[in-house]
Amino acid sequence: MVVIDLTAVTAAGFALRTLSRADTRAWIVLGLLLALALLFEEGATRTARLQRRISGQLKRNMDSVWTVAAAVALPTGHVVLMIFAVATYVYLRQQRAVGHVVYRLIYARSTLVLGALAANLAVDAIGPDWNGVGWALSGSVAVAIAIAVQTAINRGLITIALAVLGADRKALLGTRDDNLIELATLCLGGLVALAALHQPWLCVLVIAPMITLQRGALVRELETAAATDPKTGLLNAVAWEHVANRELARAQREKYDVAVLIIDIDRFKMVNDQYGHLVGDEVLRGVGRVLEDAVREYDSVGRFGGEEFVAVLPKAGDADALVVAERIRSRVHELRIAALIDGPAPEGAAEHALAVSIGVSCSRYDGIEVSDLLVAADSAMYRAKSGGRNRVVLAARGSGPSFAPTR
Ligand code: GH3
Ligand code: MG
Ligand code: MG
Repeated sequence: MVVIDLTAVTAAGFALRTLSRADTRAWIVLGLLLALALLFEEGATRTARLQRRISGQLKRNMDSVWTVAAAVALPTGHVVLMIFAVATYVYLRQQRAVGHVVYRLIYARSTLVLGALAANLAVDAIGPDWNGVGWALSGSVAVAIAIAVQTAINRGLITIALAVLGADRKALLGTRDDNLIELATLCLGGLVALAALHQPWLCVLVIAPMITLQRGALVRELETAAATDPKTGLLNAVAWEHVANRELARAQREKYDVAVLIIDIDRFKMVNDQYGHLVGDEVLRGVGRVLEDAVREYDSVGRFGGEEFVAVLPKAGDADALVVAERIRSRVHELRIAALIDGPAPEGAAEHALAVSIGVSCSRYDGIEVSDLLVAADSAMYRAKSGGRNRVVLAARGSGPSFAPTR
């Protein structure tokens, strides 16, 4: 990372030496782009803050609109000034308050500088005829190549750094939505570049689409937040029920079994009483992680409330469901409270084994509505409790109110 930073500083130093040779027009376009960048950042501050509150992180910003435009339409030194000015502004206005890791910020900007300067060099090398009339291609090709070069270098260097820092695959590739927004940002950058070359004042037209794009991204994050249990990151009860309904409907159409598990932590009140609620919360998170790891990829786990979790297992009959449930039970029982908490463990935590009682129901015998399966799994779970806890119990069939044969 230090090598990349130093390379970027050196390249920027060389680039800035071209400033004295620039004409007035370049300064005016730079001033205009900067003014628009700041105008957008001001307008977007509230959305960005909201976004941060929802997702808990500062999202990828939309600076690349300006970076691409500058790389294509401005001389080298001005590209560096543009990136530096926007970065400083964003830092003072937003990032400073979040307490970012400084070396990461610097690295991100270094990759931006290197990407933009390479894109700028590529455009110079192509030497497009910007005034070419009709269907002359060189200008369009230059813009496309500038976008490609900048993205490849910027993303490439960031991906390498993330990989070195041990980020997981999801963080490396980004979500589909994040990538779409990045693509849209780059496209807008290309159009702003052309406007900057031909009709600079028309660059103003990009502000409204940018703000709309950013708000669009917010909607998706709100959807995710509304479906997530904030404590464990699992689905919340409403979202889980939604998924379970969908799975059961599909199972009806395609004729396969669906199992439902209710998982209740044993003597959880004791954990709270003995170690405090904060430790209790860590235990909830830890058990949540175990659940996610222990189920199959296409199963969905939710937090039903308190210390109760639920899972829906498509294409699982009794036998499959019991295997998954038993895997959950044994893995939770291997957990120790001390291993789940940051910092010094309270006395006794190192030996304290956790346990869950699990009730299992299946659509083949217990009903095809989510509510039926939950009722059956719940009474099985209570039998697990009364049978001594730390065990898996299958719903009772053939007697009692939960019996509801479907096929
Ligand atoms: P059992 O083995 O019978 O299930 O006993 P239990 O103590 O687990 O069951 P009970 O329902 O009596 O207690 C559940 C406790 O879970 C009570 C409540 O304070 C605690 N709890 C519920 N939600 C949370 C939470 O979000 N965080 C923490 N720390 N505790 C919670
Ligand atoms: Mg309990
Ligand atoms: Mg309970």
